[in-house]
Amino acid sequence: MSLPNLAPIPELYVSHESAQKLKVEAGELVSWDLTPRQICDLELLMNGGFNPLKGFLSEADYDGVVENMRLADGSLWPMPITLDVSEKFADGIAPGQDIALRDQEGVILAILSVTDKWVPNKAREAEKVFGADDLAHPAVNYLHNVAGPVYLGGPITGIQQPVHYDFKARRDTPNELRAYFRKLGWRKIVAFQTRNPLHRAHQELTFRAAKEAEANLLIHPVVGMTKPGDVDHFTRVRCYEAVLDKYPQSTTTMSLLNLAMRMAGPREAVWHGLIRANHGVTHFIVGRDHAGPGKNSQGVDFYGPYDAQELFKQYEDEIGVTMVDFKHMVYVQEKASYFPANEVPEGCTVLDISGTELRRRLREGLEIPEWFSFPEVVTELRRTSPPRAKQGFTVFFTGLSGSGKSTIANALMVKLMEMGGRPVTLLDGDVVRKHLSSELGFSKEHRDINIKRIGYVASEITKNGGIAICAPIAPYTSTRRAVREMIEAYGAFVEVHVATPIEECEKRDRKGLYKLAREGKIKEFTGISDPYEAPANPELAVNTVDVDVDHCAHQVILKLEAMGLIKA
Ligand code: PPS
Repeated sequence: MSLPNLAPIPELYVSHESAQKLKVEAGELVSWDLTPRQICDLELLMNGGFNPLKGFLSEADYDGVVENMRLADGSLWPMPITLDVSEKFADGIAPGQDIALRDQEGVILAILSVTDKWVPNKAREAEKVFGADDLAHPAVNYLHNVAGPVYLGGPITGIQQPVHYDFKARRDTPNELRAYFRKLGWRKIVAFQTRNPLHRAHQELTFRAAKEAEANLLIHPVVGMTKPGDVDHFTRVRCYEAVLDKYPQSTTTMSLLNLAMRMAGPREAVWHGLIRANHGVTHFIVGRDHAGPGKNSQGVDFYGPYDAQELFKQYEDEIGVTMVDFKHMVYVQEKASYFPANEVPEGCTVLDISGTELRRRLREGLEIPEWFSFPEVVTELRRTSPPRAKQGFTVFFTGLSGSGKSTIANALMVKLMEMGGRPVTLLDGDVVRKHLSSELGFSKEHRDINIKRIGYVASEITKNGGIAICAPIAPYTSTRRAVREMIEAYGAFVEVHVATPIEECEKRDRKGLYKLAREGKIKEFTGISDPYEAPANPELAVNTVDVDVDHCAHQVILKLEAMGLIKA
């Protein structure tokens, strides 16, 4: 392989003086408030990380990328980088128009000169890019349930980088990394992509990869958006810094990449390779199940364990980066060292701790052996993830009106308060509607806003170590899932379906609402004239017919105990 061309790559920023002028002019333009994912994408567009893209994809580029991983001009590009917006916003925009792109505080980061506006076929995008139109895939769920329905495309004029207040010294643009490699005279650089804390096996593997390729090592973790439920990037970076000391200083460096991952396995590996090429690296480690999203809704892995390596190999020349394939490293007890799984000496004992097992040990406060990880890393992880019995959590009741949610929730609250230890807050449907959502009605849009407000408050309570008990109807699966994701970032989400049949709820009709709904005097009434999507896999389902409230609340307590959230 030839020596790397470490000359600067094109960025989309204008000069400082022009930026000042443009910023004032852009104040007059219609503006779009970027979502967190769009901010990540925009940063890498502007700083050349997504070179050769010059902006958000046009419709022709998008079609090519979705169909065969190529832009309209034939260049390899596997991931649709699109600006999704709401229908309402799109209605006011016409091709030929410039719009200002703002961050979440309202700062103008760039101008998009809109050339294309279209309604994408999201099912096709899911099938082609992610391999299946299955909501168990986080990016497919994002596509259908978070991303707006209309895409805008066109070139970007960059005004300023998104501001980061954390780990500033560890963030580098592609050109800053290129300059660093040039300065140090590094000719071969192998990059390691990760969204997880580094344990000894990773250290061993990166070490070996660098040795094999006779290259310097770039630890290049993603700190933009990763898979819901991952260890937050603040904790991870503290862990990486602890591990960095274990590498020879002169051969290894670390830089943080503000990428929003899509977990697209094989396509994602090719994309990661192109992004790393832009950052000046020559080699890239592709592991087993690279950027894998886990299991689909049938419980089967979305991609084969080596699909990513195969696709990368196929496009290696065009990517311009050599693949170093990941050997799954395991600890061999008798040798007290790590070996690639396929090179373990015969008759030896192999020790391994999976990600799931590690999370269990953290959750339950169990031992994590030194052969597995560095004590500094374990300390950091324990600081962020105390045992479950000390973390906050949310119990989320869902069910029809009159199913008994509020009554069971109240009983549960009292039982938990009797146990003590953590503050308990009840967010009952009716109470929330009085205090938080008094202006809302019962359309799908309003119900979603209501549930997301409850989810937000519950996530803050969970984050701060308390117990939130929610008891709204919450009739829509996708909204409940969004709330789950919000909360699982901080603690457990325990969904309890109060599965009282509609006939029973109507028979009880404690508030007289079913009668009014039948007479058409209340519109959009759940179960009568509005849908209720029952949860497919709640943590617990309780039926209240012929069962007393105390027993139902007790079933929840038993579930919480079984999950390690409370101690008997
Ligand atoms: S939702 O769908 O989750 O936002 O509903 P929620 O906030 O839990 O509010 C439900 C309570 O509002 C009363 N109510 C109605 N429910 C359903 N559909 C319609 N159209 C409606 N109109 C008023 C009802 O008392 C619900 O309380 P619960 O405790 O569920 O009986």
